[in-house]
Amino acid sequence: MRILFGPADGYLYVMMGDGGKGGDPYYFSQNKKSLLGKILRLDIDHLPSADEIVDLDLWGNYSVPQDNPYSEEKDLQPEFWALGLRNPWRCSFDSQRPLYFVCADTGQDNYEEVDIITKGGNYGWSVYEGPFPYNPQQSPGSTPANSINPIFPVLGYNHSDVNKNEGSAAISGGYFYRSLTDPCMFGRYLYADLYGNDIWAAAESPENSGNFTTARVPLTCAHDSPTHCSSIPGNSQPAVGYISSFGEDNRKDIFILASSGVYRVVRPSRCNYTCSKENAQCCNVKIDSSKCDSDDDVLDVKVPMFLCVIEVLEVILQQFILLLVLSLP
Ligand SMILES: [Ca+2]
Repeated sequence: MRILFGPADGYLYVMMGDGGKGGDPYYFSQNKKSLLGKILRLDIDHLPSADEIVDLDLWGNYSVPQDNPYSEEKDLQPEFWALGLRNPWRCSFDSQRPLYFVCADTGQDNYEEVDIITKGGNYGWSVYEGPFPYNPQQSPGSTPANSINPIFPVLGYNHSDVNKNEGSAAISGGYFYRSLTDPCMFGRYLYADLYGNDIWAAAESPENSGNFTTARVPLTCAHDSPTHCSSIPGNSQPAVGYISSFGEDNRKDIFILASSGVYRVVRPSRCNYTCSKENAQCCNVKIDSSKCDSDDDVLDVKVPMFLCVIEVLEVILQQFILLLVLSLP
């Protein structure tokens, strides 16, 4: 489960997995009464009384925004914002388009996906895995494919695309890169596979179309990284390990949370990459993103792209801090 506050409406968005066991055997994701496999939208600024919680059949201390898609519908729970998710693993709002809500949804057997989440949208699971029909074992409560109108992913990949030695794949959703630290990456949606050891950058063209082109972006560790990036002999890429999540700070810089540590995307020149925009006017003191948002090389994913990163926190340090905290009296 992950929670987020909507930057435009201030409501709390709660991402719920389908409750587990392979293939959603109880069909929670399409169940109109279960909160599992849904994205919920809650108002926690206006709290109900204890009586109202009982009367309205709420699950906790929140109220339901009146403009939730099913707030007036008896069949569906009023908390729903979207349904038919399997395991939304990292969702984010585009900081430049605060209504643009993107979720990566972890697949079951074959396909990992990225969805643009819209009000009331049904993302198909477990009738579909990505754009493909999924055939769960029949059980009471199954949803016929022709009874739903699924929204298919805007990005995705087959497990076989990343399945190397680990035997599986699991997507880790990220962010639209809106920092000017790497102006050549500006506007791209970054995401990763847990096992993949590298990251994809997807460019949307035209904007707001949901039409993405994606490419892998190899990682390189800057020579002046404050923490020495671990590496595999004979491989120029840092050995980041499992990439489980991303973060964004107030400057819109992007962090990568991996099993080997925490990394930050930095200026390309720190890895000796050339990004013609890095020294342009847009990247100096006065930030004017419009100058970085032209559609020449920003949206051209055919240009080989790289991510220059530094390691800012080693896992051994995280563990050390955790040990210290745990050993305090
Ligand atoms: Ca789906």
